[in-house]
Amino acid sequence: MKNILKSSIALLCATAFLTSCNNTANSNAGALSSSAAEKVYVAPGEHDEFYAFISGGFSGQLSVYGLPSGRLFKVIPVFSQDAEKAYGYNEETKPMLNTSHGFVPWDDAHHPDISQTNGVIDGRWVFINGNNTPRIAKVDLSVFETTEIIEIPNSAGNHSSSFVTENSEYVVAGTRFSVPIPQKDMPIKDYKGNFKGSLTFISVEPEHGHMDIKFQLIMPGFDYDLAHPGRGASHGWFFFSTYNSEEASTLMEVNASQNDKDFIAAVNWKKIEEYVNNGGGTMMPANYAHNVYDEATHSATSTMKKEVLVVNPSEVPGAVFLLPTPKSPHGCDVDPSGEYIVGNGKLSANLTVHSFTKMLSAIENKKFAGDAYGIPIINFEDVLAGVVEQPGLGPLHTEFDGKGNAYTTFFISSEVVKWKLGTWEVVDRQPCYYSVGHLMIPGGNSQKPFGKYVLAMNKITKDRYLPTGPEVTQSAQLYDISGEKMELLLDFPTVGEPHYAAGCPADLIKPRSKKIFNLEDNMHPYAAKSEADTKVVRDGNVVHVYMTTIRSHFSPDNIEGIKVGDKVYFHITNLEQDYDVPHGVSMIGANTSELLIMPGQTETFLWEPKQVGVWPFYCTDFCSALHQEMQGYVRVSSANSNTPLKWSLGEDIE
Ligand code: RUQ
Ligand code: CUA
Repeated sequence: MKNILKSSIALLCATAFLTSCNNTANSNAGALSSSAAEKVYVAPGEHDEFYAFISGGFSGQLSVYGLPSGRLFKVIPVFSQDAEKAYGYNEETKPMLNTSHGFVPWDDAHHPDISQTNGVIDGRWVFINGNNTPRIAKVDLSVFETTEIIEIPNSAGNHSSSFVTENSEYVVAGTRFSVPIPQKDMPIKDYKGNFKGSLTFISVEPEHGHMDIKFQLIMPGFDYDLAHPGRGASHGWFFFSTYNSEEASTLMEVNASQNDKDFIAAVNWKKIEEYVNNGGGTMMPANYAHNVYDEATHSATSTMKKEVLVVNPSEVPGAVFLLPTPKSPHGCDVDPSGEYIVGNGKLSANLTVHSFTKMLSAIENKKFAGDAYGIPIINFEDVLAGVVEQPGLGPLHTEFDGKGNAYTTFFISSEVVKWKLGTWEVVDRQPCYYSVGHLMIPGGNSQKPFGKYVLAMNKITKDRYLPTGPEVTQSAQLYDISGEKMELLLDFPTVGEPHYAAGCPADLIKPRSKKIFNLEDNMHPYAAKSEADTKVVRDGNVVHVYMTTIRSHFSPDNIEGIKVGDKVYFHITNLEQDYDVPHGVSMIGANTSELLIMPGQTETFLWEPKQVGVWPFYCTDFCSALHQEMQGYVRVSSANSNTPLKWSLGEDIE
């Protein structure tokens, strides 16, 4: 047994890729048929049919692609500073990256999920998790910007996140690493029984999407890996895969692989919601940041929250159950009907599918195999819907096409396998190049997947692209799944390491996409809404420059009377009211990025001049024929000089 275990672990850990021995249909691996090329060809000037929001992994960003073309449109900064857009560099967005650990300008982003209404994606927001310093972000799809980030207390390695329920009632955030709750100084060897895992339910206010932690469920000290919500009949439930039910803390590759089965935790969140709405749960001291960007002031604020409502499963009998699932399951995926819960056991030869209906009757009959820390464990046989026999090696994730088929990725055998729900038979398999992780069907996490394409995201590409030194790109591969057999259409490189992705019909998002910010609505405290309002104001050694941009000049463009040691805040308002006319600004020696200011917006950067002289600034975005003329000067005098403060445009300073 141990040897089998060891060899399967070795297999899992091997970075070597295999081209599956089952792979007979390899004829399209080299040259794609011309019909495949036609299927991904989006003529110049034409639009793609779908948006794909692909996680940027350790880049901490979310990238926006078109499908089927695979064209990259935008990288949306989320958890990481981005000099291109000044996110996390300008004064307005720095608070977005505030946490209880201070300013954290990076994270590891994994699983985007689109908001839903009545079980169908609605294209309003994308949520995405930061793994490392646990956070959930919300991206507003009218502006394609991160507008809210909430830190998750009592969590570590926020991985089973950020999945939304059918009406976006909740976004969940499950902890990957169990930790002492509350955190304290204690021996690591005392992990077992003392460390706990939190599952956090973040409510989403229906109109504006404002997030708030509703409650945290304090669970046994397992590792909570992935999750998906119930839907249809199982709406009101949430399912989380776990590994390390051994509660080991060292040499995890062996010690967390001892048990024949780990669990999928089934959580009746409706029941717990009712419990907390009736005053249940305990307020626990906590410290976490809640950062909100306000479109009216074009500025973010960060608030430190001081308590969180925690619930122990034993307080709410009948709310939490454990479904035994072989062996160290990774993905935990629910089919569009809500009946089937697929556990992708990384070390298991077979794919395990649980039945929601069977789970309910086992619960009703109180037939349990035992319990873990008071949480009832349902008999494996009593909850099992079926098994997909030997579909491949190292299953990770499953998506659904809404036509009764499921698609599972296999990391070790490097393939996507299509199988039928209910009969559990494998109907097709296609190789991935190579070592596929997640896959995505637009609308895949909903009642209505758009079963036209599946996108597989690969960890390793080796020989697939031109070499770029020791690090080569990760990639995505697009398959047509409209027929019985999958057809590989395209592969394209991705930003960072993609994990999950979320896809959405373009028509859901396009009509709502904002073109400009109205200048009249600009409530930024330092906005200058016309050139007449521009000025320079000194307050001790702090100087505020109220500046404007319009094609093709800054106002003012000459400033004198700045001194070495001053803190100069440049507040720039872009007066343009035309689509797609941002201006940029950059100042020599500024210890921050340029700004890129959208029409009607105000942004601020700080400059602390260290040397006397006359220093230029300029527009960084090629905005007009006279973009190169869009420049200005600041005269910096010594700290004790008497140079008067003056500013001007179009005249010489006297
Ligand atoms: S996890 S494959 Cu977050 Cu599977 Cu990426
Ligand atoms: Cu404004 Cu270039």
